[in-house]
Amino acid sequence: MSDKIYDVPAQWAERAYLDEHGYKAKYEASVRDPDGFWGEEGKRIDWFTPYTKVKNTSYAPGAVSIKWFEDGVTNIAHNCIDRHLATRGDQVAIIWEGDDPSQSRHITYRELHDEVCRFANVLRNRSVQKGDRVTIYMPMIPEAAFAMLACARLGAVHSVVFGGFSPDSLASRIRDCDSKMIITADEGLRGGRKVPLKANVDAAIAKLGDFEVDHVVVVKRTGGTVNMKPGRDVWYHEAADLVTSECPAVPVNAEDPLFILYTSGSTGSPKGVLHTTGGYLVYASMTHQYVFDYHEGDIYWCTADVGWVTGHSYIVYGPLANGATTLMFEGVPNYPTNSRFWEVIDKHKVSIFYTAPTAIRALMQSGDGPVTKTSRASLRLLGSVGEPINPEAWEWYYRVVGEERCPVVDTWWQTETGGILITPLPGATRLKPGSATTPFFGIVPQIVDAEGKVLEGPCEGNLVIADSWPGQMRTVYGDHERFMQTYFSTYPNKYFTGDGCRRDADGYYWITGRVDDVINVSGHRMGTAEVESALVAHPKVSEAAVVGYPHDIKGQGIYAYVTLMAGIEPTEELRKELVGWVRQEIGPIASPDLIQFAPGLPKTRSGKIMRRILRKIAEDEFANLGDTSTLADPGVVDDLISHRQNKK
Ligand code: 6R9
Repeated sequence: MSDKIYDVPAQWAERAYLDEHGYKAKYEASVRDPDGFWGEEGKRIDWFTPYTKVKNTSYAPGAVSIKWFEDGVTNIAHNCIDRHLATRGDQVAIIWEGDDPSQSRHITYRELHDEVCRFANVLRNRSVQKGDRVTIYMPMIPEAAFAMLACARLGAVHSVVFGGFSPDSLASRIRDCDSKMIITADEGLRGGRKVPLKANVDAAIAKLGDFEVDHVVVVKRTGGTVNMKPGRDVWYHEAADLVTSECPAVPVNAEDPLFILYTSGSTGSPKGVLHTTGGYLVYASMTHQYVFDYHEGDIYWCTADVGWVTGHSYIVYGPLANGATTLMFEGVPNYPTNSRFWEVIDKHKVSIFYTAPTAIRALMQSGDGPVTKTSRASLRLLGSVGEPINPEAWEWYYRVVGEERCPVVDTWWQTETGGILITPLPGATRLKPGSATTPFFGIVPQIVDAEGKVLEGPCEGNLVIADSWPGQMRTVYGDHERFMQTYFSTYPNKYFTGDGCRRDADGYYWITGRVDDVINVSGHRMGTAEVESALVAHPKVSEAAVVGYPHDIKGQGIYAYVTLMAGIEPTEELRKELVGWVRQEIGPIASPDLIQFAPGLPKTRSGKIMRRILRKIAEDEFANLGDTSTLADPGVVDDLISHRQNKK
């Protein structure tokens, strides 16, 4: 814990929407009278039919139900595009920066309107209707945003699958939400390397067996050779030539679904997190405005991929709802050089920059030079998201990148929360490096102990949220029971985040990381169970247990204990084969960093693997293994310790 405090700079106190006092007053109003507060705030978007009801939510055991603005009618694409045309039709909506530094595009709100309408017409001609699920498996090109907005325009529900996921992962996501339409590109381009997206889609469809995908719309990105199946596959540019750039925005109810996004949990397969329309957009728009202190004229850049929730809420929906100019980056932080982020900031005069701790730590390793050779004069605010930021990385970001003039907003939230829940507001909050600080409007965080007792004052425990907010997920797609079980059963009447948290004497929140079997690798969530089931699917593997361990750049690395089938030799080659296997089964982000072959795993007499012990060994905390007396065979622990793999 760092005990440094940074005051709000004088120029910020002047220009920001709120100062410290303003934040406190508004926060108190928001939790005292949620109906009154959100009833007013809901007006920040256009409604075709205004709502008369605001909050109708219950966390009651067995009957969790979350509805906001439930009788309002609106459309997200209308709010992100059409309503801006009269005042900012010629303003740039999206700046696209290619992987290759010589490529960029500027798309105005009027152009965005035409592109999205065309895309929607292409989908409509292939019978996509309100409520249908559309899978989007795309690189970071503007067409990814057009496709999302085209779905929203039609009231269709998109499920964006990160382009780094394997055909297997893609197939299970297509099947889970019963999606008949897939939008993809020939290939993606990242760091000069091609990603075979269309070939992956073909492989995914081949795995689906009887499940039929009716249409695959393919955007041309690299011009690489791909197979096109007649009748099923169509080039987007050819289909778009045949349609007009007019397409009415379909009126949808506030509680109609907007998107599904699959995310890893501690057990089972990834869950389809479902977000709906009205509350989500109000919350994304409001947080984008206040957290980033977004003002007219800002150039805003969030470096996430649209395959993650951060890309949904803070590249596409929040910024566009606010009429902002949002930058979309196809590439990676270290290509062609380690100066790329800062060069892009100078090239496009970026004023607000939002990235992940893992990127900051990686860039920090190459020293200040690649940063200080650029100007960054346009920058005024820095943001961080995805995992706890260690104070050293925070200080470097603040001092070297932001030259001590840009506040750093460390924003804590989750796929499930739809938008930022705990965060500084740049004009209002004194900053402590490593702390996400204080709750956003309407958010009631509590810290509970293992028994669910609410702790007061400075304390440490599990983080729960006591009441609903408009951006909250509504259900797990197709499985409301699992939704209630996962988030509302551990601590009845509260939303359980899965994160551990400390609150200090100033009431600041410090997220300490996941308390469940989810690991956070470079800001990407990974369920240990998913990696384990990929490993045991290999014919030579008998058993596997996966835990996280501290990793200098990634935050956490993946440590896999593997027991082989009888008679199989543990070789270096097999180790490589297993890493490759997991990459193929799930995707490169799930690659184990370390694999330890173990003749046996520590189990209780009832056969439960004691992960606590495996975690301690992976963390190098041998002295601190705790009680091992309940183990069926305490001897395995010594063997595990003596063969511990060295950290990379
Ligand atoms: C937005 C996003 C959610 C998990 C979350 C927590 C971790 C995110 C954080 C943070 C500490 C922050 N997390 N932001 N931890 N400080 N500022 O990342 O969503 O991919 O669902 O991950 O990420 O552990 O529970 P998601």
